[in-house]
Amino acid sequence: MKPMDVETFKEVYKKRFEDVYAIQYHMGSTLEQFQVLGQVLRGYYTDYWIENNQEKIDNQDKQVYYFSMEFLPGRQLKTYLLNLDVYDTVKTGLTDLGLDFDKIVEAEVDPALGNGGLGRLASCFMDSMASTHVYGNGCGIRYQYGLFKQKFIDGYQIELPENWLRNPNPWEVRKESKSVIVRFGGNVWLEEQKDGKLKPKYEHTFDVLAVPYDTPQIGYRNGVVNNLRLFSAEIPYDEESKYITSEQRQEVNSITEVLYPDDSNYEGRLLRLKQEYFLSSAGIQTIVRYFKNLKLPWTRFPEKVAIHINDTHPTLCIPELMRILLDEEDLTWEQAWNISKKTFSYTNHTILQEAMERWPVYMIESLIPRIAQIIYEINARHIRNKTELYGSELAYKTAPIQDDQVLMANLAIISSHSVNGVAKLHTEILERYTLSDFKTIYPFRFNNKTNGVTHRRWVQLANEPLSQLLDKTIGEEWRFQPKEMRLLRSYIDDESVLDQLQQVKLTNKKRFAKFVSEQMNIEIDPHAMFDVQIKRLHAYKRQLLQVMHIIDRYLQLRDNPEAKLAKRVFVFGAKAAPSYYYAKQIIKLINALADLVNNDPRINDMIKIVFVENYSVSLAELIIPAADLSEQISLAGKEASGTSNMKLMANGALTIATLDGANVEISNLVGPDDIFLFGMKADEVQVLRDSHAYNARDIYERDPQIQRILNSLIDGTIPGIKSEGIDIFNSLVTDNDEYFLLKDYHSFYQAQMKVDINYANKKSWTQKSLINIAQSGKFSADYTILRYASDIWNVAPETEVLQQF
Ligand code: 9GP
Repeated sequence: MKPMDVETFKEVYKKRFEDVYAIQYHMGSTLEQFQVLGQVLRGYYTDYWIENNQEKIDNQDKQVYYFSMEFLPGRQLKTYLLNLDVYDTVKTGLTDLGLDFDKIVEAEVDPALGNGGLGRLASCFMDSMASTHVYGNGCGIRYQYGLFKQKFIDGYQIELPENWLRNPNPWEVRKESKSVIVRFGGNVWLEEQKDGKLKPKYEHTFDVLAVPYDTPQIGYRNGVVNNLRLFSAEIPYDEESKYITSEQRQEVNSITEVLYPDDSNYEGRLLRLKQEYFLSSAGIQTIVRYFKNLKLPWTRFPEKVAIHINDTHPTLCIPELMRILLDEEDLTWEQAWNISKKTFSYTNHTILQEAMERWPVYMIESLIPRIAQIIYEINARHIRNKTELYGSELAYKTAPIQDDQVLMANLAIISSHSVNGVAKLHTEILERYTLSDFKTIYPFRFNNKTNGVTHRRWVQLANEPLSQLLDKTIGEEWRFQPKEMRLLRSYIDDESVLDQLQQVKLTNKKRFAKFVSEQMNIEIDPHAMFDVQIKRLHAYKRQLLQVMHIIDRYLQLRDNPEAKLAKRVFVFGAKAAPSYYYAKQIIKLINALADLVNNDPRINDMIKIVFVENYSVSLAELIIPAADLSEQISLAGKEASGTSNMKLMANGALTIATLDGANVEISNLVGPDDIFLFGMKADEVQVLRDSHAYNARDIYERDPQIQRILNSLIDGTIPGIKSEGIDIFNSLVTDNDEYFLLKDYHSFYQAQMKVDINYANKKSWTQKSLINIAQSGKFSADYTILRYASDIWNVAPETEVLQQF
């Protein structure tokens, strides 16, 4: 990398500041100071970016295109500094200039362009692709408004718009000249050409300009710069006069105005479908244009391009590529289909039925008529071919069109060469149950790719004290090779390392306690156990199970303040989809419980509840290093993987978990003594559900502990709640507790008691924490990406790079 010394940096920074703002740098606001730093850095990395782009074209390297409706990058500044290897230079330079580095970092907006795990995974993958020399391009949408800003008013979630683009974004580059037109609606018919071929003709279409904005994705100290391309919808210039009414203009703008605020429950909304086609068409057109510049025959397309579909949302990429190959490039159906199948791969991220996308055929027909025709053809050919081979029942069950709906997962599976789940258990469930019919037809198409997280963001940057301790103890190799964190294991009996590890945790807990005191006006004791559950609010994730546990402890302490229970701070971070009423009721319940518990002198501050508002990547970076206990308590079989479990583990939190998603793999890595497992296993849940024998009311009536907890929801014990208490009570007792909280409660409670006992022994707790950190390197997204690269995308980096890993 180019050298940058402190003095040169300071000079460049000062000069740039004056040029831009016409004042001296120390007179500027932190936002201005950040903006200038952004520009200085841009000046530093653009050479690499240009070089990299050129090299990829010259060498005709195979490119991966990762299509995702969500990216959740978090603040970029520190990542750029770290990966460009100028972190210390810039920090020292700014400090020398009398500026506050941390404040400047915080001045950057945290773009909420995703809902949760899915979008964050996409961003971890972008960082890992660049860092492992995989030439990957992200393709997404530049939503003008990110996920709503959450506020609590009287304990209720209120959603406010998140205008993340209010200030200029120093990292993005508008590439107007690379814009493409995306066509919606109108009429389409096939007209015979002179040569007898049929070509589609369009009339009255609604054309939208897709303008790309590129953001560099810089590899870790390796000179690689990849690209994240986000498209924005605009009115085509030469059509300005056509879109005269404000409704028409609004129709265009609305396409990329807001992120659809739900990560698991997609209703048939026209706007969402428009977004999906907009991304698919813009992205595919861009790829086709790139490939055509290579001047190679179409048969070589899959050699140069791999397109990955992140969840079903960008599945329309498939018929869009078919459309271009058939209609614009004159390939036959068979040629186009072969190319397409070799190019596409698809990741499934959920088995929740309500999250499986389906679109009414009539909607697709009226919005994108030519795409509808292509999907009909894919459907007809699938039924015809598979009926011959497997009989009509299987053919129809796996067809993309059923009951006048297009099933996006079916379309993605039959049209891709690879389908993967995101944790071993999840893939097993897909193969055995959810997608078993497909497994019969395509036995070799399925594979597992357990998720991963980037340790650069989640350890190196979020937890500097831990990183320094690791450097001192095991050397710096882990920064390049997170697996090497395993070396820490040999310090399990080293009193000094254990002491230092405790100090690291305490430092991070104090940092979070300060934030909580300043921002929320709640005083928490850094010596208490920090018990953390941070994820979207969803019934299957069972935040309510933790609430039951807190109520239980509260009632015990109220009766007997001397009860032998560990002092705990319960931390929650969670947004609920605006239309998800039940989840919002749980938010209100947690806030009401917090009001009660945090202010009840009878329990001697033995419990505090901290529900942070507007949970985000930046807040996660503050909370995760401070966590002692990681709550991963979803109903077994429901959480595809989870990734906060990996981040918390890497920061030394112990996990209390059901055997769900990647918890299974965490458990296998650390062993039974260093994780607290409880609850039914996935197959037990299945058996119980199938037996129809579950009777939640019966448990409630016979079990005094559970009865007491649940009664507190309806007898005025928690004064802040109104109808919420009754509704939640009914969901458990009257509506038979869909997520088996009552069934799992005792096992959960026992595990929590075991946690208390273990926490009392500081040394052994720290040893367990050390084992968790040491084993976490295996969950580096770098390794996950290398597995995608070699098994799915066929773009394994050069052997030297591979050897490093
Ligand atoms: O719910 C899954 C979560 O378990 C997983 O960690 C994440 C990344 O693979 O994807 C989530 N799925 C979705 O958000 C929607 O499919």
